Amino acid sequence: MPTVAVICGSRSDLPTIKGCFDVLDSYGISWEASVISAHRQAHALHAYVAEAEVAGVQMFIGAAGLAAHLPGVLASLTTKPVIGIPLDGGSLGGADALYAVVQMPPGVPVATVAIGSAGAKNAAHLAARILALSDPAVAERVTAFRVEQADQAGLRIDPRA
Ligand code: RP5
Repeated sequence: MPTVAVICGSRSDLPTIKGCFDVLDSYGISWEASVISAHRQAHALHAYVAEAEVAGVQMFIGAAGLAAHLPGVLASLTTKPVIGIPLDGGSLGGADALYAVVQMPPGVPVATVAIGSAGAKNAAHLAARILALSDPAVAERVTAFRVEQADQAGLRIDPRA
């Protein structure tokens, strides 16, 4: 079983969350992805989380659109950290999913990232930062990424050149 389990609510979510997989790969973090709908496959979701916990998954990432209960249900089923990605599939532009994912009751936290593909990437960056607390190899890659990102962001324009 991999370190991170990524679950989304529909096959239609996969293109939006591809960046999450790419970023996890860039940190060398093992992951597996499943499509399990909290609404359409509630029992399968319960069974999957129970199996994943026993197998040693350290963190869950849940992604869903519309009335996005998937990340919250994950948080209700595990004591591991859960990161939630609200997706923008519906007529409310993802605000519906954002509210559903972020507004968890006290004691059942979901670390909620931005709507859509930016959030999908940040879910993986956040997972890396959490795992870096206890994994020196991931910590090294997180630091390296920060340095590389800063290098690429800067720009110096020399009018004499
Ligand atoms: C949610 O409903 C899924 O996460 C998806 O974002 C949305 C629409 O699902 P489909 O109708 O495309 O399967 O549960």
